[in-house]
Amino acid sequence: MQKHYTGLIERYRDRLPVSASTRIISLAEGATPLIQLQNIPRMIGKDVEIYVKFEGLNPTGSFKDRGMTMAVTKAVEAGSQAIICASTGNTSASAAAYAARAGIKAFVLIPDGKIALGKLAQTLMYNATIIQINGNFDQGMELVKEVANHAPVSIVNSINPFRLEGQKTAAFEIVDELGFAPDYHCLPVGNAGNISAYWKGYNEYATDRVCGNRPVMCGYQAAGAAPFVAGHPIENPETVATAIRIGNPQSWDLAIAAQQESGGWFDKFTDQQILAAQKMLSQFEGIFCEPASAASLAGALYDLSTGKIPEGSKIVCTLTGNGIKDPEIAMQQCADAKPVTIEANLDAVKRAILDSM
Ligand code: AN7
Repeated sequence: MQKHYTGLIERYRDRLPVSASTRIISLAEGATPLIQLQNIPRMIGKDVEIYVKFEGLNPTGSFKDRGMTMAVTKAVEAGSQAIICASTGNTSASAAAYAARAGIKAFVLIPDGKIALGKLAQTLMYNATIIQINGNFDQGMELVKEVANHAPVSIVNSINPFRLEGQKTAAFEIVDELGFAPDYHCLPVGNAGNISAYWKGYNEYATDRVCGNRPVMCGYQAAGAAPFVAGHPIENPETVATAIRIGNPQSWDLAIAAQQESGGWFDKFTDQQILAAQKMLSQFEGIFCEPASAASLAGALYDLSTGKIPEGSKIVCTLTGNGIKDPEIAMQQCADAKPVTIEANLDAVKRAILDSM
């Protein structure tokens, strides 16, 4: 009899820092679908395999759950009664959910007015204490680091090394499913925890000869929030992709190492390009991710168009979060597609259908 799926810590227990007596705090995260794109490669006329790892199908709708199951498990093991994070939205939702699951308190610092509606609603529902600051994520992050020295709270941002341990399992899943590592792995980059975690995962599998290759890591940022492209932290990050509105990435050195060791690169894309990729994925593949996530596809398509990523490549793009989290952007994206209102009778419905065929 097969046991039902109980999350990524159980699945990859021998590669994670848990013992037989550790109480696992899990919401059955991970095991997200790896979906091969069918229509977009044909439309761009390129002979490539593009897969998207749809992390928006985690329990709270983002990849953060992979790191949070590990971080909260370890916080509880160490006796913590409360966790804290700064967040552009997804980390706060995830921290709040896992704290609820564990029966401990969650405090989240968020930038005032700059987080997507769905993320705020989730975090409230999971009953976290939300502290909005008159400042951006980077300022919130500095405050969290300071306050953790003065209050009995465990930081669960990705500076907590257990976060990256959990997140590296996404690379394991991809290799376990494909039987190989992709040639290129494309990711949106904010704090750069995720790109660092994937690189760690791919490296562990390559070192242990689970697979023979490692991908080139491609990190894509929003043009108004692109410190890795600038080569230094930036002061006032701005982008419609609020999840990655980050100017001072916390995993700077690890991400630079991932880029250099893999022969990869960082690049930046405008809000317009990011939103176009988000719409394209929804419209032509039926996959609805949040704006920040679409930076991975925007980058892959651009690098394919210039030949930087050659034809014949196998590419994985991580779609970090679910599109439903940001309904306001989605409605703006579709402002021209106004629903028609008609009389409630058969004739009118028939006409409405025939008119738009
Ligand atoms: C959808 O929630 O930093 O490069 O505070 O929510 O590992 O930071 C979110 C980041 C990409 C960037 N896509 O990942 C937070 C937060 C989505 C995200 C990123 C985030 P990192």
